[in-house]
Amino acid sequence: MALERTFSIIKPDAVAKNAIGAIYNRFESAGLRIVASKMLHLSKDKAEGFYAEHKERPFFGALVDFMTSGPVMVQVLEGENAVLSNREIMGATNPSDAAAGTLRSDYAASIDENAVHGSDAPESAAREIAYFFSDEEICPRTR
Ligand code: RTP
Ligand code: MG
Repeated sequence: MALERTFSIIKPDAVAKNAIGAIYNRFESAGLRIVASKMLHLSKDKAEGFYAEHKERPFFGALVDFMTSGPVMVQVLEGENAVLSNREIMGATNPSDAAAGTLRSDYAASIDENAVHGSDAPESAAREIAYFFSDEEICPRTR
């Protein structure tokens, strides 16, 4: 299977728990490579744009407030079947439904503060990567 890329966010709750390294270890242990990475404190505009597909949903305001409540880590993960692989590592949106050993089972407190984001399809991955990273910021492995 061809290499695929996905976009990932370690959300403010997991950054506050000092879990960046532990979460990166999960990605790497599963065979995903971090090919771009940076820490950001999202503006309201940037968070609203990122979650624009949810803007009519009742939780939208709370979601934007949460995503701007502290710094996040954003990264591009590369590997075979990266989109689905990362969704499996993350677990279900609601941590009470998330399988044991997934990131949301281990680090999320609630559906509102659920530790990580991962693209849900290759098309959204491409859009989300371009929303946060320029081509020069992405560093495919040369060895
Ligand atoms: P994400 O986009 O953050 O990776 O999460 P997801 O695909 O698993 O879930 P999605 O449906 O895209 O929802 C985006 C985020 O909105 C919050 N949410 N709250 N209270 C609610 O019913 C509700 N539903 C969704 C979650 O924080 C979810 O991650
Ligand atoms: Mg989503």
